[in-house]
Amino acid sequence: MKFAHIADAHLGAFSKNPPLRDLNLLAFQKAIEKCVEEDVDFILIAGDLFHNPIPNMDIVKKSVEIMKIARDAGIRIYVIYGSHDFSLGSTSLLDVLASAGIFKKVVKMERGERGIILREVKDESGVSIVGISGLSSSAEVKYFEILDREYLERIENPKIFAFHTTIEELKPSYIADKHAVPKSLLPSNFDYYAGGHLHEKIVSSLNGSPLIYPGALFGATYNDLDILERRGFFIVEDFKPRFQEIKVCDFFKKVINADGLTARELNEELLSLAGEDYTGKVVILKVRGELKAGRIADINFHEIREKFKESAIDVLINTYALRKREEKIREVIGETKEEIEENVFREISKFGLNFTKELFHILRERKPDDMSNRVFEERLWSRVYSLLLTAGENMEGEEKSKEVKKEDRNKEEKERVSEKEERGEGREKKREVRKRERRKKESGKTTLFDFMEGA
Ligand SMILES: [Mn+2]
Repeated sequence: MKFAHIADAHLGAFSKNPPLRDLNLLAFQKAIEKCVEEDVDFILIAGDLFHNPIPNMDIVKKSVEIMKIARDAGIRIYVIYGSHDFSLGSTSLLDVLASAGIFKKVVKMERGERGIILREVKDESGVSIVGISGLSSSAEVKYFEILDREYLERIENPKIFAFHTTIEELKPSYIADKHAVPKSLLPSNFDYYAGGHLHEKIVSSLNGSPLIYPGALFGATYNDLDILERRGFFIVEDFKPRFQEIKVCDFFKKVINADGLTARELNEELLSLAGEDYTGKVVILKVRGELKAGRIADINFHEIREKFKESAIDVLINTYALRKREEKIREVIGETKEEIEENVFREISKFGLNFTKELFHILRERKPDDMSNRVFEERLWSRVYSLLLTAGENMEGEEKSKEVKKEDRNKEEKERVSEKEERGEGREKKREVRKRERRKKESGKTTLFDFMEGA
């Protein structure tokens, strides 16, 4: 007796990224083809066959075509629901495909006197399969607790227990699954425990029988792609599992440390890295560290990605851990909260104290209950815009007037001079702000941060 244990195919994952979506489907196809080549009696899929309860129709079509390869070779397919391809109280695609005879669901639950009875499905090879679906919620442990274990343990051997659950003792350290089920809640006396849900390959045992998570066939998330090393499924012959690797592409993974680099230098480094040859590879970059100067927005990730894609299948650039150097505020002293606040503003503000105070005043205002979000937003921005337009003048004015106070003689004359300068420079500043505003409007990407940076 020989069967294949597959889990977490997540067909339809990466729906917004066709190259990865197709690689994921290809991994499933390769696995099924391998099953035919190995001439297994049946394939057991331990949950998350699909990424969604109702996937796109083109995904469904492709998936059914692939499963037909096995069916046409006389291989039976058994499926349990995972946490992704199942939604409580509604019909999932799995039900439709089961009705169409593509596969058999092995989840058959009944309420019995001593708890929930999971009915076995007997395969032609003589093996009984029992399955429990994944719930991924607090109900899950409860579910296991009220299983009629006696019934399960009395089912004649050989038998397989399929589940889609995190087992507490086996969960990788990076997984924070609050609803893990302890090993002790699994029924004993089974010949094989077919796990799904954890995307990493895990080989363990329970009372001498294999307890296995094959892991994802490809990966369902960018994080999966980053952390998974060897992917595949298990061929199980007379209950002896053997890992079958499935490889649809190579990965190029690199961590780039931006510490001490300027934004421009980092941009250059990434561009030159992108110029190498990545044929047949998915590139996964993690850029981390603190830029010495420049802004993250100064790095042209679009251009870098496009350059990588000239040879790579796809490129993923993770910049979550990339920072620009924080402007440090020197110790600021004041007697009252307001005074300290003013001194901080004086310290960090390029447009002057009044500008910053006014900006904060505008931003602090709450939306009146009877005003729509749109109107409130429009009003807010128009106030910020007009504040920006006068910002140049305010800044010059403040600085000049400080100087003026120091000088007692020629006071009036100086003031007149400074006013002239103020108007001249103010106009220039105004133009600059207008220009910037227009640019931002055009690019359509104005965020609050653009303004805060100027403040
Ligand atoms: Mn999964």
